[in-house]
Amino acid sequence: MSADTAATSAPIAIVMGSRSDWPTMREAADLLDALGAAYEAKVVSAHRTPDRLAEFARTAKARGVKVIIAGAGGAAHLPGMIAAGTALPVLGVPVQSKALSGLDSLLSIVQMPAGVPVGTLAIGKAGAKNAALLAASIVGLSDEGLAARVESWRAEQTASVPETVED
Ligand code: RP5
Repeated sequence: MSADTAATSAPIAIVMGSRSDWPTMREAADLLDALGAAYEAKVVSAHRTPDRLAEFARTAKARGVKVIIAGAGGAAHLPGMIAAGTALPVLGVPVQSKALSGLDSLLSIVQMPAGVPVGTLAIGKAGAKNAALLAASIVGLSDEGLAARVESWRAEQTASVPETVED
C-alpha cells in the first residue's frame, strides 16, 4: 500500500499555518484528548509550504481522515485552500493575529465563494474548542462510543454551571 492510500487511525486532522498557532490549536487537541477522539496534528502552510498543503488535501480522504480542522492567522488562506483540494468537511479556526486581533483571519476564512465551503468558527481558543466538538460530533455520526462521550461532555458542562450568582 502506498503512502497515499495507507489508512491512518486518526479520523480527525488538525492542521495549522505555523507552530505559532499551536497555543490556540492545542485547545482543540486537548479537547479531543478529553473526548478520546483520535487525531493527527501538523503544520501545513498555505504560503510557505504550498506543496505540502496540496499533498495533504489530495491524500486526506484515502488516509482515512473524515474531518479537517484548519487554523491560521492573518492572511489565513489555509482552510480555504484545503477545502479547494478535498470534499471532506473543513472547519476553519481564525487564529488571533497581533496586528488586527484576528478580524483579518476571520474575514479571510469566512468569505468563501459558493461551492467551496469552510465551516468557520469563532476567533481564537473558543473557535478551536468548538471545532473539536463539531469534529467529534461529525465523526460520532458513525462512532457511537464517541457520540456518547460528546453527549457526556456536554451534560457535564451543563451541570457545572451554577444558577446562583455567588455561594
Ligand atoms: C499564518 O501566519 C499562520 O497561520 C500564523 O497565524 C501567521 C503568522 O505565522 P508566523 O509568522 O508566526 O510563523 O500563516
